[in-house]
Amino acid sequence: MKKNTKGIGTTAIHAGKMKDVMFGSLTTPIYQTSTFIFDNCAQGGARFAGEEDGYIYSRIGNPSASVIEKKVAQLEGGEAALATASGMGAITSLIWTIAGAGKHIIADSTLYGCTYALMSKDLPRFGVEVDLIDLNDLELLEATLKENTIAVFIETPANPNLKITDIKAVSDIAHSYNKEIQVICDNTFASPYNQKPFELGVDVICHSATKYLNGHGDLIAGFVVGKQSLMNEILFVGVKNMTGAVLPANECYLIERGLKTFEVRMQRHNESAMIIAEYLEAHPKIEKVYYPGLKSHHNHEIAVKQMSGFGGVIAFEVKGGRSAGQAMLDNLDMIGLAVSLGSDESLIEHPASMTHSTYTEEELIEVGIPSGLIRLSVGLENVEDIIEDLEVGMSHM
Ligand code: LCS
Repeated sequence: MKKNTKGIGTTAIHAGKMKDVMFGSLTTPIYQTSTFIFDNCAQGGARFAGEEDGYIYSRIGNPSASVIEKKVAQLEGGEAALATASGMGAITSLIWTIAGAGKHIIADSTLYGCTYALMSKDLPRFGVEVDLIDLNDLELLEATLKENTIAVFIETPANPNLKITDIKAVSDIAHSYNKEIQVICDNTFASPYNQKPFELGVDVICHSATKYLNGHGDLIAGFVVGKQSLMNEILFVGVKNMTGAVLPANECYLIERGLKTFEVRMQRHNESAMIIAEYLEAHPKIEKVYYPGLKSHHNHEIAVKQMSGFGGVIAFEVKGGRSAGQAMLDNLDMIGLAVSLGSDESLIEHPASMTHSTYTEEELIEVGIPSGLIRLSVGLENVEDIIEDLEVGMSHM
């Protein structure tokens, strides 16, 4: 593949664009079709045999998906990408393709709640061995790697407490043990605007495109990015036979549209979140702020080394704990009390009872998710209005 030398904004707008030879449409038409007509049997047979390029059936490819797959592959600096029906669709299609009974996966113990449930409960039901460990403990990682380890899964910054893991250190250790191990990074929180995991040694990137890649809170989608050969395998095994997690054409169109403003949105998310993190840290009613851009963050130096910006999600604890925090959340005017993140609208939630209720109370404490933790996704509103709303909420504590 030719190296992409264009900037992020240009890539998000122009990469993968298809020329509409029929009418010259500026935007990509929405290919709302389940299947594709063959000229004759020989052509249909050749497409199924992989001897001729062209579309067959929308579960195994659609032009609306191809355009955004090329864009996201180029944004991440990967060979190819696969669009999926959700972030969980991306993770499960990938894992089901490479895992099997008797295989071993290592993942960090701080993960998005459903990824945690997949790793801790659901994969083991099918004979996949999973060790959930603190990947900041590199000696523990070395000690946990074994002959049947096929993947190491990192989520950084992690949901919901913005835990940072050293991507390069983890990749180097895993690959020096066995270069066949797939180091996987969930890059949802950082987005390719702020973090380029391939440059730090990972093999596969996954995304919940529900978040920053789409950016408008109006759909559910995911991506896997990596080597073309692996993407083919995930398409023909994970997606085609196992999850069927296909992204519909309308969603593809909305993501293409959302990506046009990817760079300017991310600039604003980064800037506003930094201002709000500093404001919260200085606030007398706030106990602790978790944001990788703050010097007080447990792994600020690693964040500075591997990220070019720190994203739009902040976690914090208020003085007075869980009940005070819930009083604040119940009394906001503008910020939406909702799960999800990375959209134009600011959203706030309580991980222990919502996104991370898949963890037991003991597990939450063990992995550093306090019961009073609040997660704020800073949107694109004017920063002073977001702060004013936080003040309104805090006045009820
Ligand atoms: N990975 C991360 C880091 C996530 O935050 C999420 C969803 C997923 C994967 C799964 O993506 P989905 O299937 O929802 O597109 N995170 C959510 C959250 O924090 N609130 O609601 C969903």
